[in-house]
Amino acid sequence: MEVKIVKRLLKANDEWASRVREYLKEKNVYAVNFISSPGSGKTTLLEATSEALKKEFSLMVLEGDIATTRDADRISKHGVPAVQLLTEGSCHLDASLIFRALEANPLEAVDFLFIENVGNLVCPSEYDLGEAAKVALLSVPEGDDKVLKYPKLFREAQCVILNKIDLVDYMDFKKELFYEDMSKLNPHATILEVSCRTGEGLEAWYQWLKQKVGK
Ligand SMILES: Nc1nc2c(ncn2[C@@H]2O[C@H](COP(=O)(O)OP(=O)(O)O)[C@@H](O)[C@H]2O)c(=O)[nH]1
Ligand SMILES: [Mg+2]
Repeated sequence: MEVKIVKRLLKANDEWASRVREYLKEKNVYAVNFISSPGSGKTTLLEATSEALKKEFSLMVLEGDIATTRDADRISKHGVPAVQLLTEGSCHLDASLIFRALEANPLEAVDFLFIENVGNLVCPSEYDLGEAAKVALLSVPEGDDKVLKYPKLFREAQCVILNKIDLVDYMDFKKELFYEDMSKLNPHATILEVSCRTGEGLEAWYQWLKQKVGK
């Protein structure tokens, strides 16, 4: 009985995700769903990305959170339109919420839609938002063992960003273990070591995004 309910809910989400995907295709928008734990650096990465790409590309950001407009406020300061999606307790965004946000904020001539999911390594990976790519962030202080502990996210991500690489000398983070686990789980993912603090590795991240829209 319970399984039926879960299936029905996910089916409904998949239907909304298809509608989002069709809409984004029609408008020629490349959408990225950013997933990670709270504090690993999603908003900081989006702030840096906004600064780096806003002259060349038209950007829009959807910020998912349980409460507060803090993240959308941070993005807006960079002159990039940002919409805060409040889930009021739910631990993930779902595709109906994305569809409603896009209906209220039509995308005209937008190149990239960045969706920051609610900070969580588990639930968000269950919900297709109609994105073209999932990008997973892991930050060095979270530990080197997380890939196999949260396999669904790291298996599905097209790109995995290892953030806060500036802290690697201060933590017992064994990069070999992280790379070994990634190669077992998802050998085709692009893995980028970055520091949003020092800027290390960010150019490779911008290149990854640009080649997605043929630039
Ligand atoms: N040392 C260091 N701190 C970072 C880096 N990236 C983000 N932070 C800090 O990590 C904290 C959480 O970042 P935030 O972007 O809010 O994480 P989010 O919850 O995933 O959106 C903030 O204090 C950031 O300044 C980094 O590369 N290195
Ligand atoms: Mg954030």
